[in-house]
Amino acid sequence: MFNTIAERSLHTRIARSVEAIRRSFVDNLFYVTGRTLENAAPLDHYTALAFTIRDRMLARLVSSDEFYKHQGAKTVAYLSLEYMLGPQLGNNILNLKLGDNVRQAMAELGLELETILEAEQEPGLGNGGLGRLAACFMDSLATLELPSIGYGIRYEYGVFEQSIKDGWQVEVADAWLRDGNPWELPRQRRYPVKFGGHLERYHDDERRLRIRWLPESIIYGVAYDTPILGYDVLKVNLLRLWKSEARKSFDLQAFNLGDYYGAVNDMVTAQNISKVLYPNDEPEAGRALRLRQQYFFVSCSLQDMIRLTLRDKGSLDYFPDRFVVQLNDTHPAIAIAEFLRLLIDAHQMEWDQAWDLTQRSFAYTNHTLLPEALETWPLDLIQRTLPRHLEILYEINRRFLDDVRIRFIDDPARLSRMSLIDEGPGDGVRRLRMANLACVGSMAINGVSEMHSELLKHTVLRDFHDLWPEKFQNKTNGVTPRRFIALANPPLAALIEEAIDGDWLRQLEKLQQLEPQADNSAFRLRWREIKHLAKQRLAEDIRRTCGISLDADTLFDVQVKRIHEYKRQHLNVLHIISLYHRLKHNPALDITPRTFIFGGKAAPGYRMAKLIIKLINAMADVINRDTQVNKTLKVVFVPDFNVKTSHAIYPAADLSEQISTAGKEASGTGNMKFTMNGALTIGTLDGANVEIREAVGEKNFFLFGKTVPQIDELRAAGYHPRDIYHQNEHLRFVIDLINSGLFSHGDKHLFRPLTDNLLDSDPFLVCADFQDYIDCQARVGLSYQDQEQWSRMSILNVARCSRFSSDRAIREYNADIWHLTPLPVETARV
Ligand code: NBG
Repeated sequence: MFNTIAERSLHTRIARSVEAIRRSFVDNLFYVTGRTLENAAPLDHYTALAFTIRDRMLARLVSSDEFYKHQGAKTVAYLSLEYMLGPQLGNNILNLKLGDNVRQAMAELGLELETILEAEQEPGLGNGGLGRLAACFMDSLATLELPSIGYGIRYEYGVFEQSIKDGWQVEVADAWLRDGNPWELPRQRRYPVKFGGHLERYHDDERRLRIRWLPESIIYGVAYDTPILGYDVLKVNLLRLWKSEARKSFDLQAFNLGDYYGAVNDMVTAQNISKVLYPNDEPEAGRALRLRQQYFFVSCSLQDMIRLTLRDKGSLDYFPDRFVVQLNDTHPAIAIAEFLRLLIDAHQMEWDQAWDLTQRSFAYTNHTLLPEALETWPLDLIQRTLPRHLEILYEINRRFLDDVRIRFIDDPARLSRMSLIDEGPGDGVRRLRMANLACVGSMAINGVSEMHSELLKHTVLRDFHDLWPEKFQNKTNGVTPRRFIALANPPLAALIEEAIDGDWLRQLEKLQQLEPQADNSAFRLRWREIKHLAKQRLAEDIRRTCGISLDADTLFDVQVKRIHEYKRQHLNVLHIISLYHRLKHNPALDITPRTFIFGGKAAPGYRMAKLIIKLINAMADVINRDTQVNKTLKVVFVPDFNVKTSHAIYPAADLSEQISTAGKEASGTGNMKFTMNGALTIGTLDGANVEIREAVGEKNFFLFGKTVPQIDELRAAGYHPRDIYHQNEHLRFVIDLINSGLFSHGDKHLFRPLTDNLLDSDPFLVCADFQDYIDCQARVGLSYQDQEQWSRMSILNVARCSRFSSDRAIREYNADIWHLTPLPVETARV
């Protein structure tokens, strides 16, 4: 593109200048959106600026690409059915370090950068923590200059948009591509993916028995690449998402036979595969389309990796030197069977060698202990969809169980637990256990927090741990400080920048330098001012969107995450109602004024979670209207919690609610985002809370709740929540108030499914932890009254949070599993 280095760097400087950005913006406004400054709308401004920034990323993309081709370096292929990227424009400006110039260029045109950023529709290609983790990992991989490709699906509809009608969640389809997506580059690259049909046996030239799969249908996966910039490095990694298409847009043969509608139908069926992201927290059973999605994307991705290996290494024998395949949960685990199929059927490899390559290439991350969330697929569905894979799976299982038999003689129970096939718990439906498949095919198996990794070894994956202890590892999750501090909280980032030396956004350990500032009262004052500003900003957003006015001087007590019983939003609700109840009876009661903020989506088919949302809103309605208490208590449910709305929420929190039942939250990552923004945590000993508490110091963390061993004990002794209800007058008042109809216009039955569940079975120990939680909350309230002390604790939380950077997590994955070499790309900075 440029002949000399001098030419390149001249071009670079020009491209980054305020004037070049301004000109390029005006050009893009005209040539891309067909508008001028006079008649453009905010969305046009967004599009024009996005293209302006994209132009500046492309040179880096091209040089990274060329560089990689040249190197053929070992690359991690991250296979994930979800990527919750969040808005791209602001993040790309940040990573290019172009913030000041862009802001000024826009100002010269009479535009405000923040307003332009607001217009972006975020790609919500994930449900929650698992998808957001994948996005944080992409950011860190690029920043650490580690070669990587993220593979996934380019869903036409991401996670639904949530709106609240009459207190209930209403789901609205997320047509995120409607206004176009400036960040993606459609590629020519496409791969065929087969489904259904039957198998044929034949002999090859060397008279070996081979299998030919004659599918019922073939669809194509087309690559869409999104460049992922690292922070202030020249490296760009790829997120390669597959869109499904029909073999031809038009089946001429069918058309000639007059079956026009048949041809159209095939086209629609093919396109359906990448149509919509499935919600989690719902039983997967029988979701044929979901299985197709999983197979579709891993097949395309593996075909792509095989092509690259052959291109760069000349032989598939070197696959493990070219790729390591990280399975993000079991969703892509069918890749293990597909890899074998490709090697054996398409590349004529012998089983033993193919299996050896598989076991050296794959690694598996588990993200949940909830037994109901462990994926299984009915074998008859696999038979119908992937007949060849079923044979391969049987063969893997046969060989595997032979090994187990030898290793643990006389232990048939273990054999049936470890088998890839669940013979059916009496319902006669045989199922494929995806976690078992992932364990058998992988060289490394990891959990996502210390506690979760330990529990994995002793609970759901215990048998596998007995067999292969050396495969098991822990990789505690992390989150990117670029997005969750610098982008979400610029005033805090500016203060940190001022207070410490060095590139803290890349080396988060440098935050330690903040420690002494905890004792500096002038610094604490500024710390509080920044928090206050963030609270005012959030209050303003909420006033606009929900019409509720909040007081930024109150304690902001926040719980934002997917709505799930194990996360216990209802425990939080019980606390609020108990405060309300006490205040009503004693209006002079001296309690710390609080604003409770909730946000999160419930899976569309998860009725209890939806009822919890209704209860939060119903309670909010009553409390916010009650002039006797609404100076002291306020409750809001922020609709449509997503990455974009989260940017305003984390910085504004004083208190972070991490109150899951111990042993249920694999890690949590929201807990880390809050900590990084100076919120203190009220939490149980669960997931990464344990490590957060260790890191920030127990005095700077509000701990409550039963531990895992205590819960086991309680259960073993027989847990009777109704007894607690009878003994604990606070709990009784609260439950009775809910059932009195106060929050449901007199309807005494609306919330009965919820309260009955709590009193009859209470699977998540809400009643057992109730009193401890209430007491701990009282300590929180008192602590908050000493603002100096609170600020001290808040500063220490930030100073000690560096372990929760996704950079640290990625470094560990690399050191212990992937073994990639960082490759700094050296080209002109464009
Ligand atoms: C989620 C866990 C969280 C964890 C994220 C990322 C699933 C299946 N698991 O605790 O619930 O932080 O994964 O690891 O979504």
